[in-house]
Amino acid sequence: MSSTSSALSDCIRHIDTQPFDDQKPGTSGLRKKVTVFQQKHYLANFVQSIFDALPENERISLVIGGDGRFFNQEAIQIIIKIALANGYQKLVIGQHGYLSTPAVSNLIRTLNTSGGIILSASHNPGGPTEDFGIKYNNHAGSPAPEALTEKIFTNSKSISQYHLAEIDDIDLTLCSSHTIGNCEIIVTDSVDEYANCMQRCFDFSQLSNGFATEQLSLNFDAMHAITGPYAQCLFVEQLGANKSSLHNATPQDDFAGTHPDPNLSHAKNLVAMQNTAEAAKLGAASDGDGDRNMILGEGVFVTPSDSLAVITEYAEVIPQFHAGLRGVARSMPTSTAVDRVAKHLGINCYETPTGWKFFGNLLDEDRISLCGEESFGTGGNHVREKDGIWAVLCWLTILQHTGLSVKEILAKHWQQFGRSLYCRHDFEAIATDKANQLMDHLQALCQSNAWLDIDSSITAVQSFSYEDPVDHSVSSNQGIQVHLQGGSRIIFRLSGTGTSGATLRMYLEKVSTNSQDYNPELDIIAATSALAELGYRVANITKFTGMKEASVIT
Ligand code: G16
Repeated sequence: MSSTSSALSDCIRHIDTQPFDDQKPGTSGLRKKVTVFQQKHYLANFVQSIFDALPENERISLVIGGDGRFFNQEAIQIIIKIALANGYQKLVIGQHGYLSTPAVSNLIRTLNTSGGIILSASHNPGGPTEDFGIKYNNHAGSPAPEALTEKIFTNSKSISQYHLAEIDDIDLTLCSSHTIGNCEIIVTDSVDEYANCMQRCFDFSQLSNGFATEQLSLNFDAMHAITGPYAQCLFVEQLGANKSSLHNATPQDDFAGTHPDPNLSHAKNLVAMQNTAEAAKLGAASDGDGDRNMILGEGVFVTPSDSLAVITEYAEVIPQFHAGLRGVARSMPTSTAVDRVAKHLGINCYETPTGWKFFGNLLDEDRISLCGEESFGTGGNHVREKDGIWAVLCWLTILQHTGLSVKEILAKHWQQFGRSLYCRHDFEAIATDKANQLMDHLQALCQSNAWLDIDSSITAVQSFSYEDPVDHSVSSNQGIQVHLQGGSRIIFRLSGTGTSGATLRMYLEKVSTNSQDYNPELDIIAATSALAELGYRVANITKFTGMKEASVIT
């Protein structure tokens, strides 16, 4: 560790600026094109707006890190300088600026800092003309709740000045410690603390035995993104998985020109590998910032909703949950598969709006131990973010405990609980006014009985509103649910993470207790086509958007 010290007050500048009108955080922070963030004062304005939204006693210490995408390093240097000028006393930064999203959450909790800043646009592509993002996590390690993001947005609309310490850039290449004025700046290993956390959650000696005896094997695709170093440390060095288990494990600032989204469309090579003789017992991928995961078996894909339900079913074999689950939660559009397991276990299952921040209070209050979303996110009470590597360790533990294949685990699960046939149709790059008109049309349907004339299978059309059971804050207009006979659903909402135009998401869930639907090779798109056709009719998708088919189906 090296150490430098210099006076700070002489270097502080108060920079005049103008507000930008587009800094409203979405589902997960502010996401824009890199070129937008590169505008003069743009990032600085937003960072100052964050700090101005925090009470003084929450502006003491800060973790800073990102997924390494283009503009990560520059952004970190700007944030360091603004944090110094705003009186922060301790800054902890990942080496090379790298920290996965769950690793930031873990560091905040382990080091007990006031909060953290995460730089990522998640699964969106990176590079000079692609996407960048920033979000604030609170002292529990949880994404800022809506009340705080609203305050940040309000500040961003009236900001006239930000404060910045004019110092040399901090060298992020080596783990080091610097003292500048009253502030300690620590550049820390990106993986170590997170690896310690995983050691606390799982039985590493048992899992290594599984790899040594070939009971376990893995194909993990890091998608040229942040999880490469984490996977190398945990799966290869600590668990003894073969080095060839890792694919695309060197982080690149443009993700090698690919789309680091762990799903059937963007992790095609992994899917192909899992469909051949090279298949490992478990196939998995994670996204740009390491919070999402996709789970595959030999020749089988596990929907994120089913993954949550299966982890819930087997939770007690995971050391983290040996004492049993307090409860579980899923976002509203996530399938009801986990609800059926929760009912069987006699525990509560909460239904929240889309966005990991809505799980924060439930986890903090110990009402839930496990939660997940259809958008390839699963997480536990060890951090306050979804966690891709952790989900892989959950599945390895379940495979080892049961001695079954992924296919067999799913077959057994569906036999007992029925199956939610599930997929999501995304309609991308719609003009925002057209998308809003479509949602207005659906809102109007909720307020009338006009849906009675659309199809006799519809039992209700509702706009989803959530009252947080802990702080009683209310979040309205969180998507439209079309309830159908037998518990099936069609859901519509606009994405809050896109960076150009609007994306309409149509989620289809067909609940089946017909054993013919338990075939893992079933074509889900075909099996849910009647629901899709009804969805087009209910929302008048083609009329409002001009689109006859979805841009992507996952
Ligand atoms: C973020 C949020 C998730 C949300 C997902 C999709 O994930 O953390 O809670 O489910 O976006 O949101 P939307 O449907 O609004 O696009 P990530 O991985 O992008 O940070």
